[in-house]
Amino acid sequence: MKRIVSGIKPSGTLTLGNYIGAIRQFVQLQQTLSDTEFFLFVADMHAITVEQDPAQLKKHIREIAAMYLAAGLDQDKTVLFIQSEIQEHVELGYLLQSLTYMGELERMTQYKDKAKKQETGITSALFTYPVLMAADIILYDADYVPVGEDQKQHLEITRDIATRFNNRYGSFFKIPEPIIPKIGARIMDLQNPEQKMSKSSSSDKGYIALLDDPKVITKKIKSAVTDSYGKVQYDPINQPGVANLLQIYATLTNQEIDTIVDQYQTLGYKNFKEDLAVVVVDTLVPIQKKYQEILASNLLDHILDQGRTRAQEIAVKKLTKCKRLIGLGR
Ligand code: AQP
Repeated sequence: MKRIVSGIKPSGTLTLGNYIGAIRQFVQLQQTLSDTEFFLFVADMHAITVEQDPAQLKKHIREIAAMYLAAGLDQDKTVLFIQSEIQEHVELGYLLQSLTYMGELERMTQYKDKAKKQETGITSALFTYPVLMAADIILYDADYVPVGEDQKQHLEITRDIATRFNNRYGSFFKIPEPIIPKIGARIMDLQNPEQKMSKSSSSDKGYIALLDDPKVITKKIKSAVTDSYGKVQYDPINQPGVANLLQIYATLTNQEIDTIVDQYQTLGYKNFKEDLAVVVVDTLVPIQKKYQEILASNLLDHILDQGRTRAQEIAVKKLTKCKRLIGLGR
């Protein structure tokens, strides 16, 4: 049996980027891979690497857990849990820090980007974030980790840390492989297509929240930044806005980008955007309905309790052995 591990941090409301780059991918993998179990978690310990309002954080934790299910994940194949409820993540994260070099962490693009935006109040937890992420993954001996393009570097450092541990203490951690979608791995901000669509973005105009009202979705797509070429064609360098919209269209309809370009190249941006808005609304409205049903039931807590028990079982055993190998304790 193979194991897939992945998480999403509750640092804001989920966006279409999270859906296309992560959640939708999990659902598709579940439908195509047999003999694979999915360990999916809400990465709340990662969210606090930047300041969070406690009430909002709680809300976003539930939102992500419910959204995993609403998007179509099969409960029978999924161990769904909250990261902070399994304390072994943090403990292993600390142990792995003793195998991680400052220089490696200083090279992390996401840290550099976030630190640049923040200027003051950069926490040491933001700096060591990739080490906790490594712990999240190798604690469960993940075979594969499906991620968007932005997390590729973090997965590489995970592999390096795990390999270093194995070289020092003997073969113990599985070295995980990334799964990165061919298209949709990096959905861009609608107002600034040079930047990744992010849930913690300062303006909500740049992202489509999975819980946005259909009218809001339509408005955001219609006002997405394009260019003066006026022709629908796939040219990420010169027409990044249109290229981004094409990626969204292609992933949500499972079509090739060329097919969509053929359909719209003589029709102009207005028609293209109107149809794209329909595609996005038609994708999200059923998920939103399911989401409300899940939140109104007590199913979510039941599933999260079960997930915690199963995850803990594995995590405790793995960490105990790990500490023994390092020589800690009596
Ligand atoms: N724009 C994106 N396009 C494709 N995939 C994306 N992911 C995030 N944004 C995009 C993927 O979603 C998963 C969960 O990400 P995360 O919440 O753990 O961290 P993140 O990548 O930092 O996401 P955000 O939305 O940008 O959060 P903030 O704003 O808080 O930093 C990952 O698999 C990620 O690749």
